Amino acid sequence: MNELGRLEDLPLDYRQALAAQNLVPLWPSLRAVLPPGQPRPATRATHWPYESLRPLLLKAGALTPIEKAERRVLVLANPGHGLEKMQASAAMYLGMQLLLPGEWAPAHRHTPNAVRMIVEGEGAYTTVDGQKCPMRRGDLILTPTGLWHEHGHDGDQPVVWLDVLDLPLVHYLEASYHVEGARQSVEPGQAERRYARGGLVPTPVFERSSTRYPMLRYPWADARAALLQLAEAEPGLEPVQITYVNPETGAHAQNILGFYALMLRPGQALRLPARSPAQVFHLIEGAAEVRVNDQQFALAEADTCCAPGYTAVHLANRSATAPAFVFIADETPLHQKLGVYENRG
Ligand code: 1HN
Repeated sequence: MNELGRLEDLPLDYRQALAAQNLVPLWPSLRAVLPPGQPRPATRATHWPYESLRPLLLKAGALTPIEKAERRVLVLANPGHGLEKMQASAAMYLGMQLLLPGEWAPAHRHTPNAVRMIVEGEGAYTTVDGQKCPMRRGDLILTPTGLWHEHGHDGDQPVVWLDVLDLPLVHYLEASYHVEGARQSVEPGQAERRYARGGLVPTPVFERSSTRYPMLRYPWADARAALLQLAEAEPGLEPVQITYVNPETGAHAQNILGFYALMLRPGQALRLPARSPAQVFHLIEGAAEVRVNDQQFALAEADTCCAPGYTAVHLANRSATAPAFVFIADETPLHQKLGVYENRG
């Protein structure tokens, strides 16, 4: 490929004249913004073991009262982007949040979309758009853009969850902001029961209350049962995966990030194709191995790791007797909407 001229090849006075007029020559930077063949992601395959993160998160509970934190979170930052950027990939933010018994994280709403994947503890709840959502291990709870949300805890043990947000993207778009609010009044809601049977959508005869987010809580008990039933229906070694969707439209549950649960059968190994979106893997249950290029992570329960896009990922169940359940978040809806989605096999 043709070597392009460098910035240093240009006379200093010319470079200064350009800068003085807010002008930049393209050719010295052209290969950096359009590398040959495939992107060079800053996102690095990174593993955050829960066992070593947990004591530091609990210590944050002792060091910083909730009133001084609003949200008590340790961010899972990708070193490839620089820790201060607080991003796991180009579009994904990850954080582990701690709420102690009796604490309350006040209501606000913001433009980035969030989801919570509950990691441990009983008795906490989040109220989203007036719907009180109990938080139990493995549940996925949506906090879509613009909806009021607050967290409370009536139990007696610490509760921890994984937050996944599209904050890096929305911030990059200069569209990220929040608004503080008053405590929400709770309205009764049974969304997860209304949509409990696939293919059957409740159809009010007289009036349809249209909401863009008909289901906010996806209980793990339902997702786990669905995976086990799928595995039984496909007795071979077909991979078993579900997508968290909007039950009214069948589209991804949120606009920007995609969410999935994958079951690895006992002893199963799987190669996920090289696709353009970056991915996050969080182990809900079992023991798994994740290999990305020359890096290999042994995931224990509640561990989280990420992989850049355009890279095949090898997953394996480390147990020969028990299934492993993996929660996956990725940038697929975003890439598809932008028309940059690729599957390179
Ligand atoms: C947020 O609102 C929450 O509501 C958690 O629990 C993490 C990270 C960045 C921006 C907003 C929450 C967040 C956040």
